[in-house]
Amino acid sequence: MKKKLAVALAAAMTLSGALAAVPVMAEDSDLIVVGFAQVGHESDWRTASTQSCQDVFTEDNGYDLQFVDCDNDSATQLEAIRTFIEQDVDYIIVDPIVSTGWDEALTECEDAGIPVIVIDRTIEDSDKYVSWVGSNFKTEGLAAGEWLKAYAEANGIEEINALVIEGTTGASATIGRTEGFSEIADAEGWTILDSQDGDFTQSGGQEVMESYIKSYEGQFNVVVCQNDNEAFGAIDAMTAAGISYGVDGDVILISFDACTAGLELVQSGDINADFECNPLAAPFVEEVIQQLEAGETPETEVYMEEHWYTYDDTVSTFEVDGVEQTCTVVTDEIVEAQY
Ligand code: GYE
Repeated sequence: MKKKLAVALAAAMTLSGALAAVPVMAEDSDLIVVGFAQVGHESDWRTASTQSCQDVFTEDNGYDLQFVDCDNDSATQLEAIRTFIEQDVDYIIVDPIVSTGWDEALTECEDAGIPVIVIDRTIEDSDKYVSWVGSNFKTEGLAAGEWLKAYAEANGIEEINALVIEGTTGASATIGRTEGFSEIADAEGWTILDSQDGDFTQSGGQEVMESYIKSYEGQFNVVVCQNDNEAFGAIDAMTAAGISYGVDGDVILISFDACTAGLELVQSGDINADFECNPLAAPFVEEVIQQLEAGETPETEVYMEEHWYTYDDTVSTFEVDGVEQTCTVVTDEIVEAQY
């Protein structure tokens, strides 16, 4: 908006009397330019997050969205931020691939007077942004752990030997989910046989699961995938190896995200429980931008609402840090309404 406005003003000043030219320029100049440095396109969750932003930040809604898919590469993401600064965009939205290495780039944004809004994953080593909109990943991990504890109790399972397929190393979603689940595992004395990076992708989940099967076949009864796409890959690997999973199987399968395809697998009993992460954050980011436009001070943290989805009501409630949580049994209506 800033640059286009400057052009419009120049036109108004030099072409005195030619006011007809100005409204055309002015209409264009009304658009708020938003640069969005997205993580990449690694998962169903990510596709929905991108779509959410593209649905909200449209020209009809008054925005010019400059979208960069950073393909899960931190250097590309920093470069995208610097290009947005050169373009003098009005706002920068960033979903930080990793949680550190941000202070220099965000200081440059601050110096350029461009407000930064962080979406989804968090930044740990800089506070030079206006607001963050996303999920509490540690709570998601704690919920998975507490649910497993209750599920094991309900089914008389005394020993837990778990394999974890983590998300991208250094991503706050990975850090939080790992910390939360490990906290319960430690308290309960469960064995975590291994915990490796599957990069939040289906192929990553499959590769890690294939190598786990080689090393630990017959030794594990729980697999925790830190997103649904990894679970799809893990399912392929277990199926190929003749290992049964899900509600009727030998291996309890836990996942995160709860995208449509993930919930279909919960409904069919292939995934026992899926801890939702809500990617539809763009309307809340827009609210932050509108508040800034109006000279108001937005909330510094906005948490998305999420649910814990299960195949049946073997466990219907449990507590996380003393707060009661309710499990939602997946139905056709839920699958249909999901992202
Ligand atoms: O769980 C995963 C995606 O940052 C919460 O990134 C997000 C995670 C999500 O690739 O599917």
